Amino acid sequence: YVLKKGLPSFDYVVQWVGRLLRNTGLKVLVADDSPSSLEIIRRMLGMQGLNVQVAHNGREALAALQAQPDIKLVLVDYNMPLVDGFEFVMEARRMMGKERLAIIGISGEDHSDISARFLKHGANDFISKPYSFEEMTCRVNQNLEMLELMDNLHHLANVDELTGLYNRRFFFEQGYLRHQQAHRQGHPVVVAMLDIDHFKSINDQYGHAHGDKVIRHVASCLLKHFPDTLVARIGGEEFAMLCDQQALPAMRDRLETFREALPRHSSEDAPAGVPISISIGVHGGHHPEMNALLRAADKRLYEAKANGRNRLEG
Ligand code: GH3
Ligand code: MG
Ligand code: MG
Ligand code: MG
Repeated sequence: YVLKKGLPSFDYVVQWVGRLLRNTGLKVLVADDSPSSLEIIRRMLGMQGLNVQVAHNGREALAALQAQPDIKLVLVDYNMPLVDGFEFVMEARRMMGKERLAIIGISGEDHSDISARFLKHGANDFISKPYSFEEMTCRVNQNLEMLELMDNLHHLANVDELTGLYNRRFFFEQGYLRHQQAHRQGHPVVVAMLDIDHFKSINDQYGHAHGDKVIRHVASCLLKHFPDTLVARIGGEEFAMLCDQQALPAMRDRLETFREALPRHSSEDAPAGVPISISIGVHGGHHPEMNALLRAADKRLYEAKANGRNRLEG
């Protein structure tokens, strides 16, 4: 190889090592009924640092995907017993969209429409047998990179940069879905609105950077104490929560305990010597509309402020 093509460039080696490091441990699944073909791909992918799972037909592959939802990429043969490649792709796409799973169809058959049909059924790409190591590597890495890009975009779109909490957009989108599901199943939903008290004067007195630290501190305390709850930063120093696991009285007690203990909570960003408090409005029940719950909680928050702050209403 080296004699034919010369030494690989330094940049190429750096890129290759970087790819290897990022691939390490990523789970991929290979489904093929031919043991020799399966073994060739398994080795090629193993050399990429990937964690390779194998299946011998489409049905086994679907079972593997169900049992291991952390599989990122599937290479699937067209002609297999029980469930063939096309049937696998259709079924797999019902479980996982293209933002979570990449599928590459493979086939040794000489029908020109196989690749198009794979793509139409929902595959991302196609490789024909016999494989060249280079093409296999490029296509696998390309598809893994696309998933990474999508992950990054998803993160940018849904996560608040300052705190790492979900943002307003995600709260309303995900909250709506959770609320609908809970409502269908007859479970109550509790919504809370939280706002840091006199935050303007914290900014004025200690500076904006310190204000940011205070916001981060409250955010990480919320995350720590409400792991079962959708928590988001929906405005400057305002947070919203949605819980579909507990009814109003229990959630109210937890929030009240949290509020009362806030001066004693610690985090990496705990502000030394600066007293902070929060006001909370909470509401819950079996409303068909999430927005009705949010409006009610917001109204309670307004009352908590009007009634002197550092308190919960609801
Ligand atoms: P109240 O007790 O009534 O809530 O009083 P407050 O001062 O907290 O209320 P208000 O909502 O009027 O003030 C919020 C301030 O938060 C205004 C804005 O300058 C500041 N703020 C908004 N976003 C950020 C941010 O990301 N970082 C910092 N440091 N300040 C922010
Ligand atoms: Mg086959
Ligand atoms: Mg405030
Ligand atoms: Mg505010």
